[in-house]
Amino acid sequence: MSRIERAEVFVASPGRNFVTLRITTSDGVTGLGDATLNGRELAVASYLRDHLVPLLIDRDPARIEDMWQFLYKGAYWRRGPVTMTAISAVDTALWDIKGKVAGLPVYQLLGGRSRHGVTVYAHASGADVPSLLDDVERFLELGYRAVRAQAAVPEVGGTYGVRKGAGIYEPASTALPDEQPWDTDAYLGFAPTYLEAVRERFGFGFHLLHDVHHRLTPIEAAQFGKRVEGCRLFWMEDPTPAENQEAFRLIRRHTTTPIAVGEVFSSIWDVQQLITEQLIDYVRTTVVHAGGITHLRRIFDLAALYQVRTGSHGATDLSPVTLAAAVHLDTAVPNFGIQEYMPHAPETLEVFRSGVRFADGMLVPSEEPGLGVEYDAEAAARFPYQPRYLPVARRLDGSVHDW
Ligand code: GCO
Ligand code: MG
Repeated sequence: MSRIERAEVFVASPGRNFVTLRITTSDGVTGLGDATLNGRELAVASYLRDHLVPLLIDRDPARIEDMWQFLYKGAYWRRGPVTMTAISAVDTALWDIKGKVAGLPVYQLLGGRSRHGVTVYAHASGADVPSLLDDVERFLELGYRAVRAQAAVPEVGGTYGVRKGAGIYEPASTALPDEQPWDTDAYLGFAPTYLEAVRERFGFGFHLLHDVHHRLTPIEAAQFGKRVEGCRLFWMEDPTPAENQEAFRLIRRHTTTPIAVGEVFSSIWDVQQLITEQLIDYVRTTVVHAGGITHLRRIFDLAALYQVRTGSHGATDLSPVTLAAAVHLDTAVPNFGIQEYMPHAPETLEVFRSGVRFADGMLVPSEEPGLGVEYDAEAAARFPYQPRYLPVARRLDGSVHDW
């Protein structure tokens, strides 16, 4: 029997911070898992190094489901992003190993191809409406079939999702959290106008998305969804914080704008009511934060029963290992909806060499056995970890708001 011989945890900052797990078997096969939790990276690295790696040594790498149950139930303490991200990394690495041992790309192990490509959406943004429109145009010219639109609210410094300059959008950019102002009334007055401007200028021949980023109350979200119905959004994302899953009933009662939720959640129980009561249309849980390929498949299968489709989180703080795993899963599941895609920085792609390819607005997985990603630990060593935090939002009266 092959056994797990070594498990190494790498923390590096090639373009941004990533935590990566590499498992090596007694047969010399390696598997990769992403363990990045933006702003809390070292907690997951320690969870892996101090608590999970010792449990992995000498176990059978082929028993993926059993390992998942062992790590989840064996922790006793349930769920939570740190635990679930660490379990995800182990699970993903074991799928990578299984693919390499079988000589098959991971999507083949998941049942094979359901589609020839994975439709992705790009991130268009602007400091004002004209620059947002230019950005949308740029992505449409690059062949994207779906574009998310975000513009800075005039007079409000802290709008979510707006890129500074030509670089990559990176909200976790300061050594301590940047405290940014937020004004819901200004946003509610402004955001619908630029979504309308996008439709007016470019028409309806592509999917248009928008991320509210947990900034509204349920009734405000209902007003927003109703107001933008004419824009026929593919989805409004995270319209209100979803710890209280019931809150979405109120939004549903008032608007037919589709809803996507789930990027901050880590288990099937966090989205159970949202799915089984059909309170959302797209579930955005990801490989890295929701228990790896094994658990995400379980969430997607539950979603399929209720005609909820997938829409996995894919921002640049998810490493190319997560993106590759997501594209394998997206290729295989029947209820795929859309995949978020933000190309990684050149330094990131120097360290993670990935076989995922973009063409015609879609991603296709590598045909290499496993996930099709290689990690260059030597190159990574040139990019030491840097403390970086996501911003915190404060309302105009100084009180903390959801960022
Ligand atoms: C998205 C997300 C991200 C998050 C980021 C936090 O829809 O892509 O909202 O941009 O803010 O992943 O780390
Ligand atoms: Mg989001």
